[in-house]
Amino acid sequence: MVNKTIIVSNRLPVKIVEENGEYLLSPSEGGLATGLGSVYKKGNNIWIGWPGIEIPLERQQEVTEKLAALNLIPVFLTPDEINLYYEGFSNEVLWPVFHYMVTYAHFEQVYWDSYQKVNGKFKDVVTAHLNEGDTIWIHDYQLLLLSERIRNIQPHVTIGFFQHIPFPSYEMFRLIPWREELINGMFGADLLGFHTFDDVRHFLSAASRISAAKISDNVITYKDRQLVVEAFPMGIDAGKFENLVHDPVVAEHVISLKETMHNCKVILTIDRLDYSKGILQRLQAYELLLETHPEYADRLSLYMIVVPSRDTVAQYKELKDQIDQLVGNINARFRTLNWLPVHYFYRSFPVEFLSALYSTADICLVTPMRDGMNLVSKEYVASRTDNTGVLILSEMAGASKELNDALIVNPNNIGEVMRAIVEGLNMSVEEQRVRMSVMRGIVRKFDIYLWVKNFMDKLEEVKHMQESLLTK
Ligand code: GDG
Repeated sequence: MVNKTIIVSNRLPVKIVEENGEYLLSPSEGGLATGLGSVYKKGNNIWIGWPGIEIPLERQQEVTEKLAALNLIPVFLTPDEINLYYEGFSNEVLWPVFHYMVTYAHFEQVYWDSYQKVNGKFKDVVTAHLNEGDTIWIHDYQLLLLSERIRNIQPHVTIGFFQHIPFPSYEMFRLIPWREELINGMFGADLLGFHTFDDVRHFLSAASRISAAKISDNVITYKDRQLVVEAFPMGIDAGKFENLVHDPVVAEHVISLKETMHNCKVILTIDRLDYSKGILQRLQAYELLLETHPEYADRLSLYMIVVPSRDTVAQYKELKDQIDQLVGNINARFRTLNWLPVHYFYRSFPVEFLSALYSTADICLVTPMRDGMNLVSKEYVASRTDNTGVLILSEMAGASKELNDALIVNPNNIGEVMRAIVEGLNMSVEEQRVRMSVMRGIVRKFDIYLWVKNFMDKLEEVKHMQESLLTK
């Protein structure tokens, strides 16, 4: 039997929708799905996760078979589990605390109970598919307890864990009532990966204060076993975004976008609906620009895509209403018969259309309040094959550690964001080329394939280190 890699994440990299009683599969839009999509299909690897909707018991077999053809293994969740483990603990405890928005957090015991139970459910499915010699790669904050659960049954198994969102400072993390159990759960892995060195630092600091583990540099000794914590800044499939620019479908979209936008400069923003993405603050900066620089009226438009996400959670619904209102106000206040200041879409688009937007936009405005990495900023850079364009990037996004040649801003400073837009609009083509070519070099070199390789190589190295320590 050839060894395989088992990828595990909360969501499978497909969405299942029901149409006329039939279940149809379509690709997911999340950063993780986009990033690992082109990797897991290799060899006999499998991906285990929740299909994204409730599937009634009598139809689970049918769905399992459809997914099996794609090397995907479902973990079915009940409505209660979706509500308590996913919307509750994952999105109303971990997400807000890890993004420094603790006022959005609800520390409910029932959420925690369900989180533990569902991590156990994932453990059952993983161990049912696990053979000796397999490698498990667990992803993200919904499954912080899974490594330990699996290790309790299979003490020698190889487990990597990667967290896609920030790890907060100890002062934030300590607020969670179940902080110790969460840290111990993560200790079940052999290698813990984060996007940035700051996340690593925060994790090690929390681990040293909360647990009884011994920590030396980035090596943790816990229950006589050693694990390593390291930064692996995630990349994108840069080649794919470069090639898309030459796709005839993309070229057609570019032509029609240019017609629609007349002679306006285009500022592009693309995010999932989320309060961590700074969408409202960004709109405020744009409004301030229109207010204080009337000379730009008719000459520039904000093209804003907000992808629907978690809109059953109350805070997200509220955010959507606030965005709708602010966009409405800006357009009502500044629009003319022939000019719309904000082109706003609450939907997702095919990747060819995103590529056309990346190629057309004079500025890409990426201003999250907190973001583990932010792949949109890297996709914009990769799509700028002529090296023009300006990236404005929040210093709170992991990507800002690599893309130093962007105009880096503090997203809370509305005036600073506004001034960066003005600077971007007036930047000479020569300066754009210098900055963009450096960033393109980085995005191209440190792509998703190198990211996977670096993580897997390190995991193997950690296993060797553990074995050599055992034989000493
Ligand atoms: C999490 C972390 C971290 C967006 N709209 C459409 C669409 N997208 C794709 C983008 C991009 C992805 O979704 C979004 O990735 P981000 O990284 O920007 O954000 P999250 O979804 O919050 O991802 C984040 C990431 O995990 C990876 O570790 O960077 O910090 O929060 O790839 O292109 N794709 C399509 N249509 C759309 O309308 N097809």
